[in-house]
Amino acid sequence: MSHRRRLDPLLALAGGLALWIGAACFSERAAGPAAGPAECRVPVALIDSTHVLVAIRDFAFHADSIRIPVGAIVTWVNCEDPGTEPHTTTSDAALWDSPDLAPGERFSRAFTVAGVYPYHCTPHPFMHGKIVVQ
Ligand SMILES: [Cu+2]
Repeated sequence: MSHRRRLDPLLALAGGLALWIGAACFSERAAGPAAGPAECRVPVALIDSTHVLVAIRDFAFHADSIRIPVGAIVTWVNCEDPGTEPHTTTSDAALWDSPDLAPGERFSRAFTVAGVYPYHCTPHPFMHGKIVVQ
């Protein structure tokens, strides 16, 4: 698994713990609209080496900076409590722009070209994140 070795060591470290938490978040979402915020209180969930979860929680992206291999998919999940204002994930360079994501909703994008991809939340410009694809 050569692509796994390219991952940031910190990400790899978090991966083991985050794996089942991320899976729980996803399966719960699949079962109904009541996403469990407790399951979402994880900095980053590495579902596998090519699919990474970024949780949106407390008006911030967790983790706000991630490093992924070329071809990986990033899924942002709004893990705020029900009733919280929606968020977006919006590329600073207008490469992608999610619709408003209510708590429990998610948005995915594949990153097929190496580079640095800063993004923000449109309703809350103080919310910033960065995807490093290498
Ligand atoms: Cu926001």
